[in-house]
Amino acid sequence: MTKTLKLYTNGEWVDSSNPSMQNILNPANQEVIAKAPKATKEETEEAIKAAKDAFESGVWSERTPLERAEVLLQIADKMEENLDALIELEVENNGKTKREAESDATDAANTFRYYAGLLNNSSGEILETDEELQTMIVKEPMGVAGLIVPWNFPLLMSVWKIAPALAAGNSIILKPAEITPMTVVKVFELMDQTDLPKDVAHLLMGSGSIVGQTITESKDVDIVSFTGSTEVGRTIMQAATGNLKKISLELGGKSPNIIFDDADLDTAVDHALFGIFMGSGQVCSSGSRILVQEGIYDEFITKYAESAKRIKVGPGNDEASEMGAIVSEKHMESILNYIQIGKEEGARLVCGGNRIERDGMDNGFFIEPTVFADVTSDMRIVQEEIFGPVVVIQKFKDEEEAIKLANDTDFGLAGGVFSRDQQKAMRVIKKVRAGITWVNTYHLTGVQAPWGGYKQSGIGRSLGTYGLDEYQETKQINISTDPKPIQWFN
Ligand code: TAP
Repeated sequence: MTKTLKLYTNGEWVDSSNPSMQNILNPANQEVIAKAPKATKEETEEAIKAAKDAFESGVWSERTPLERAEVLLQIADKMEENLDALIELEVENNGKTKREAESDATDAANTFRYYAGLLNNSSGEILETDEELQTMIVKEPMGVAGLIVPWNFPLLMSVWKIAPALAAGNSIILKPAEITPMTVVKVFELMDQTDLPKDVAHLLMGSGSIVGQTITESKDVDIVSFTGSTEVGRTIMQAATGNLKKISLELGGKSPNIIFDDADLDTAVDHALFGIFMGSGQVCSSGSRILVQEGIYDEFITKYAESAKRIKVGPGNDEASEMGAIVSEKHMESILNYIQIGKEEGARLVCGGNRIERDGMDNGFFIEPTVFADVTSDMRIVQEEIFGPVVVIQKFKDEEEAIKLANDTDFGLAGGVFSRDQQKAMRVIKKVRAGITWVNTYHLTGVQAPWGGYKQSGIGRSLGTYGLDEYQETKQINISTDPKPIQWFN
């Protein structure tokens, strides 16, 4: 039977007063797996008010770091006990493969553990600022955190926000993407079974233009942490001006992966495949532009295309599938449109380019791993984020040209360099204007490292200590060591 989801607010699962519901689909076969409510503006405002009241009551915001850490560890335990359910829901709702969902679910539980660990080690600073003055630097929660999440990593992106926001002592309102609420509903069910005070965390399904906009414009929300497209990021920035709330934006990318003549070719081909086709290319940090030095250009393309054609595309719940479905029909159409644009722009289609409607994929949204070569920087498929299994390959002569092409983009999220010459690799990676970079590998990172972009790829950083800082205010407390009149006047 189709599950009917509810909003979670003040510790209760409630229906929306809005009779309209969102069908939640499995993108591998278009089956309706659930119906989700669409919260109204009024319901969003009520949840924000409840979150604010919870914050002001101190029920969570004034708990000690150790007490908050204990609750985060309870959430991590619950997630680990329910890992299989989380994996299954993520596969079913997002279309990704089991292997990908397993990695996301494990990372999500570890994110709660990591922030619990940071709390267990939390400390402030004392500065000797003046002869008779000591200055303490303390961190405090901000208030109500609005967390707006995209559909490509529904579980992991939610947890990247929930864990540090709660660790810092904030109340939270989370809005998932309308089409992918399943795993975050499960996370809230699990949080409900812990000692987290009931009115601290609220989950509102609904559209970006109603729920998202209301959160962003609210004067009672103190920080909006948004992950999504650069286009919506711009809207968020404008809407946040009412109370000058802090914004943290994790946005799109068009990341370069630079392969030099002296790279280990098999390693470079393998990582450059993983770099774009993991998550069916629906990954913000995807290496969607491969820059290859002229000496190995043709050989690289031949090997790369052979490997891309061998990728087994299929439903995520089939253990044999290496690349899953595209999240929705609308997004699939947008990717296919970009493939058409690439052909019209004169790029050479090396392989792929089509929707797959065979071998049990007839009703799903599947696209072949697609490789374009001989592209130039003025093409739209080189400049715009396609966010699908489509990669463009461009030729360069030397180090200088590689850096120039790599940085010829409005984005600055990620980038990679492949070379056996470590000094050259370091020289080049330091010049790539991006926040997340790799040398002789791609995509691998840890919860300890700051995640975020330069230029139009965002503002601020998730994860690591930087991720906790995003949700904290910093206060100086100046204490006189010898209280007496200052005698500035008279
Ligand atoms: P968006 O269309 O930007 O949507 C992201 C979220 O914002 C959704 O929950 C959406 O709600 C909501 N939203 C839409 N309009 C809004 C508004 N006016 N005010 C407030 N919220 C609004 O992105 P997407 O298509 O879900 O995700 C793909 C994009 O995310 C790509 O560009 C990708 O690069 C980026 N991304 C970046 C990162 C990092 S870490 N940099 C990670 C993952 C994804 P509804 O869709 O429900 O209406």
